[in-house]
Amino acid sequence: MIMKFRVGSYEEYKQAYAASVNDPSGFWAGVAEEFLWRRQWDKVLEWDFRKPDVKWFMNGRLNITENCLDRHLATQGDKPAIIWEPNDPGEPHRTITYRELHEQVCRFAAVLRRNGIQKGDRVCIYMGMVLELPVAMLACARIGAIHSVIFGGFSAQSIADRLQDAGAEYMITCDGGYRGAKDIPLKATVDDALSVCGFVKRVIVLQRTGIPVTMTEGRDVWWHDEVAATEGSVTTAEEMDAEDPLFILYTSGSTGKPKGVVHTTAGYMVYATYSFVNVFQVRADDIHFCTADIGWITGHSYIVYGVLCAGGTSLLYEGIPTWPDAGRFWDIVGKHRATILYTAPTAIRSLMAYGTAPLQGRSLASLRVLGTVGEPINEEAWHWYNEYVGGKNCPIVDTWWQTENGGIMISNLAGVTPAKPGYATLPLPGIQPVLVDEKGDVITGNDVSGNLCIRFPWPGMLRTTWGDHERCRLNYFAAYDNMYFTGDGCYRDEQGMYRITGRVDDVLNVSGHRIGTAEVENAINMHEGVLESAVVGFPHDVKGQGIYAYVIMESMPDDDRHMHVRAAILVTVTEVIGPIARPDKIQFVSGLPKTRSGKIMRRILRKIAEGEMHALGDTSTLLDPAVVDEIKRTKV
Ligand code: 6R9
Repeated sequence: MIMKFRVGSYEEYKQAYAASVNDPSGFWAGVAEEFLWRRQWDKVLEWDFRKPDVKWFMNGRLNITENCLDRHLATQGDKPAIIWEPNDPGEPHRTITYRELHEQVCRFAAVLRRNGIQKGDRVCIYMGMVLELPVAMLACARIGAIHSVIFGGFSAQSIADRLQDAGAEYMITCDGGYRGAKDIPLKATVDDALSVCGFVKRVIVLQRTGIPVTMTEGRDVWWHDEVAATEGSVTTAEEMDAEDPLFILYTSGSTGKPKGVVHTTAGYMVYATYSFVNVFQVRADDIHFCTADIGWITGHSYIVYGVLCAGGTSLLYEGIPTWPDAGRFWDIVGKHRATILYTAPTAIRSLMAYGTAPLQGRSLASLRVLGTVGEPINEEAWHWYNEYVGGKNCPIVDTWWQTENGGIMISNLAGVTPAKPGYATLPLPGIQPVLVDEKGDVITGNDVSGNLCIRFPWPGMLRTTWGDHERCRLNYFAAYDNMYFTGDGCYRDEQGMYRITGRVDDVLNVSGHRIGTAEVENAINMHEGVLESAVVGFPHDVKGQGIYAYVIMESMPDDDRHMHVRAAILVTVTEVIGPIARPDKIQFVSGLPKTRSGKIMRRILRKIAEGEMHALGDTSTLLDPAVVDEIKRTKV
């Protein structure tokens, strides 16, 4: 499906951008007209960042799945909607057309209703990257239930926290999942989580790996049994208000507790689709291979919602880049003739480490556009991607955005606006970035750095954090008056192009995953014998940032026990959060550098972790400056 809102030249981009700033309501109304509505909106936008209170397409009525599915049936029902590539290259792939996906979603939506799920109920989804994962999400959206997908790498404790926070009484999971050489026991992890979540009424379990699982009578049911036992299907989707919540997605912030970012129906739909079509310059015959996990926002917008709303074909891969060998991505690209590859710098760096041999004999000729997301891309990785994957022939879009944004915010548009290695470049139409100094004053002009804020609403922005609106205000709208604060630092070059320099808050970016230092500290502190800890990031060749933990134990472990205690702490962190939060380095210390008021001076700890011992700056305000010498001496 070709959407009229695709800008096809730099000139058109400039015009669209100007229009979006001069008349935001008129601009977005024009975009929104290309979607399927049950009822037109009365007013495009009402907003007040100070509350915050943002409403788009007021009183519009729609269902996003009618935009993702029903709308395409007449014109392209037989087009592949999703191509699913399994973890094991020996297992056959599956292709599902729009008609088939529509059938499955309608059917599973009926299963959800039969199990008592209603509009507004929260449903947590904890599955591997199987074809049924988008089916489950879309089925929720079809009946107006709010899904919250939890990344399959999170621990039982993390699942329990999210279930509780969302008040979710329903879960959808798999018996197990495949990821590379590993079989992940998803249902067993869910069982652990549910041991402290007695309020969960129903768990629907998809069989994927066939590993034995415990099914709790009266609570757990099999996906296939339910589908077989359910008559009919939800052919008429629930009519939703434009501002009804579509999903919750948890993400880390600078406090210890992940926040449930809430996205609503119409604005998210419009923005995810608009950004998809424009950034990748989508064409009707594209095969879009986004390697992100659906458990992150990138998968929500650019494997599921944006791609399907645009009538595209999404390539969904179950496994990891290096299984069974480091040529797997290239095999998949060749096998399915992918035209767009959207991945993370950390994946590129991990593949670079294998050299170019895995690329030999694999055909990447189908590729037309490359994309990156999740963290700043270093120039070396950019050039490798450009030369060896793109054959110097494919524009690379460096897409900056966040869970809270719903879709890509700052990025070049493939082949249409200029690219610059290391730069996300220019804002999409509708996005008004500003750089702000410490005092909150907007920094004008070019060749300047500051904290990145957005000063005008866009349709895909978060509306609240689940169950705690004040937290949303404090986190994003209180730092600077009347602006959304991203938490990122940014440089604007002489030409006005944006380069994201990384988080300015206590959030780490490890392999493109957001992890709050406070969350990791909380997990470490739960370990027996730990008195206190402080976590900072340090530069890591593959992960971008690694996790460095300074830990004070009740009794300092002697050299023989170091290894043992370290390993035990890693186990605790894995249990509390998941393997992604495991520190790369743990240093046992007898004290931490603190100010007289008791605040940990993270700046110093960061410098030491980075190995910049001579650049510690002023340490005279410390309570006990001697502790710094000890930490320097015993650095790991
Ligand atoms: C989509 C996604 C958001 C944080 C964001 C920033 C970092 C994302 C980036 C980038 C530099 C890019 N980030 N894309 N930094 N260049 N192209 O990643 O969402 O998981 O919420 O992370 O990731 O620091 O604030 P999320």
